[in-house]
Amino acid sequence: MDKFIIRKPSKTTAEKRKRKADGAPKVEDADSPEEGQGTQEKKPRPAPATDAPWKQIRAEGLNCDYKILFGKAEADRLFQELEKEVEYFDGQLTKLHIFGKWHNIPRKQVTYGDPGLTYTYSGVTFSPKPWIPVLDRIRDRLRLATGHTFNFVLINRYKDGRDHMGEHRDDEKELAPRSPIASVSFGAPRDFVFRHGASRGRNPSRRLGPVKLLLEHGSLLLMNFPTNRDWYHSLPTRRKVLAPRINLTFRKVVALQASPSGTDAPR
Ligand SMILES: O=C(O)CCC(=O)C(=O)O
Repeated sequence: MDKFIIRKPSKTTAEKRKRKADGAPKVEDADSPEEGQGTQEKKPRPAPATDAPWKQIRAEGLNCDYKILFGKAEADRLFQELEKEVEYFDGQLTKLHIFGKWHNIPRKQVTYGDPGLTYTYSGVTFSPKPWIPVLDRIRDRLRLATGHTFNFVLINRYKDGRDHMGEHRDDEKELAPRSPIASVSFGAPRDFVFRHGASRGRNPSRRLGPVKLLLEHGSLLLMNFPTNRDWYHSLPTRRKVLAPRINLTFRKVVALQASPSGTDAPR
């Protein structure tokens, strides 16, 4: 495994962004469902934000912040609620169009978000389902922790370590320029690998080593610009992992005109 830099958190990074979050609700408000959404269920007790420290993950062109966002009890509850409430795509939306062929996606996935947005990758255009209370609560917590408001989330469910995601960059044109992507994980911890774009392939022009992280239950990985311009990432197969995992990547998406299918790599 190659080295990477984890810096001690400084007052100028994530915590500062958190403080700068204009109008961010107090933590006690974060568990309130939004008006008009399912309020029948018993309201979960507000949970305090964990005070786990941020870790800065840095390499050339790689700028990420990582922390445990939800303590174990809350992460367990959220995982169960996601298992119960999230409805994954089926039919044609479970396939990818790569180099003229359709392939089954090696995991389940779905998108939720603001109405009218779309997101195209690997030849498939996804329209988001409307937000549900559990996603609203996670999104609110992210706003508190990062100061960013996200309008779209891609959810991936990996039934075990055979499910995976191939190497890719999140550089779709629908993403707001330079916006961060917040990746929240629940369930089985999984390895996550970054590889620099210029260090891939048979004749790489650079020799930067991969950066490998373990994404833990309840964790947040904030991928800041230019990470997704310069580095690819993947969730490799891990045969020894027997338990499921759910990952949510919250994004800032802008409305675009429809365009021809992309030709990016399989995931
Ligand atoms: O499951 C993960 O952690 C990877 C998700 C990912 O790479 C993506 O949504 O682009």
